[in-house]
Amino acid sequence: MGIPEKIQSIKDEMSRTQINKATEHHVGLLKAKLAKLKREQEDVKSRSSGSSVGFDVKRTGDATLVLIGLPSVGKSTLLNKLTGAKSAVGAFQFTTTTVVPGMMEYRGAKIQVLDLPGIIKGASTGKGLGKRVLAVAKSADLVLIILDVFQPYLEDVIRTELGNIGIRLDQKPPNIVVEKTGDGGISVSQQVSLTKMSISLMKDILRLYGMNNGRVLIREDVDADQLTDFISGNKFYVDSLTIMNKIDLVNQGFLMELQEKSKSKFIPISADSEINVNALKDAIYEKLDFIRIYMRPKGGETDFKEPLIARRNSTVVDICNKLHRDLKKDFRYGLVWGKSVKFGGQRVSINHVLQDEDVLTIVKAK
Ligand SMILES: Nc1nc2c(ncn2[C@@H]2O[C@H](COP(=O)(O)OP(=O)(O)OP(=O)(O)O)[C@@H](O)[C@H]2O)c(=O)[nH]1
Ligand SMILES: [Mg+2]
Repeated sequence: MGIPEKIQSIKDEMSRTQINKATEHHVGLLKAKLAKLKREQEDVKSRSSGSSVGFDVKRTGDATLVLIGLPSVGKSTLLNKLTGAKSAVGAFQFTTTTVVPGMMEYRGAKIQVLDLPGIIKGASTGKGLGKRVLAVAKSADLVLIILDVFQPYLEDVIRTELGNIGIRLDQKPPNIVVEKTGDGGISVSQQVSLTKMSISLMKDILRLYGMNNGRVLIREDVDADQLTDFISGNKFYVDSLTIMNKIDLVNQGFLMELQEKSKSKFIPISADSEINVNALKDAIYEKLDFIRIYMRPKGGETDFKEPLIARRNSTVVDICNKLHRDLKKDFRYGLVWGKSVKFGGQRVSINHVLQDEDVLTIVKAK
């Protein structure tokens, strides 16, 4: 049996099996098997076509945000309104055929926005430019899912396509540690108890991925899907916001009904008529969770006027990289005043994690 046939036979079996307490283990393992086969199929495909590489675009700015949506939902119109770029807008589908970057400057942050061609159902399996479009989202800090008021249900299509290529929206990587050992079977230690999957299912999934001996440390109540994600690797954890565009075409009642029916909360806008575009900018800024770092030259005055903008959990090395390419090499130590240290002027290493409004001095080797 080839991979496609194996996939089909598992799908058939899953649809035949009722899900209940007695079959839970069996179904869980089938799902993990399916994920593994899909991954293998993916590997074969990308070896033969090399098509999973995204469009090449240089990342600049403090964060990168990508616009993902079906054709003609208004991605390019929105890029132009957010950044002043001039991406072509057209009343026909597939106007945009490559990645078009713009820079949105907002509250001191520089946010790179990437406009992309529209994707359609099946994009992740190589329809049109789809795979290359989706691949750009893997390394984004934030994905904006853009919907048209008249086709709101297509949100599922986009989420599925992103999921198929390994993008996990609004999730954190599972907090578990897995370590292979030479022998001794699989031993498990739990800091929290597992309620969504049994230990025996967990072990079976690990064995499916070739781990017969090892140590597992459970720090979070993960389910079988999360464990499969973790063990199969190659997953991308990206935040998202959902935007409902073209609200200039409908009335308030229509919108309220839409929000009630919709699974996820969306931000209603009109890119073309510029309704709510500033509220969207605020939402983007908040979601990216920036911190401000005030630089203080050695022996000098702190610059409180123009903070450096960084993502939360940035370290001193991230700040060095923003300032100058070579600074990391010359770094001796840092001095920090603020929330991330116990006392003002504390000496820190290059891996020290900074917090919002910290003051930082970088001391270089002579
Ligand atoms: N009424 C209305 N029309 C809009 C709005 N935003 C975009 N449009 C129109 O929708 C059509 C498609 O807009 P684009 O910005 O080219 O859409 P796109 O998503 O970039 O399309 P592709 O590049 O083909 O994927 C154009 O005719 C726009 O003028 C809006 O907020 N309201
Ligand atoms: Mg476009």
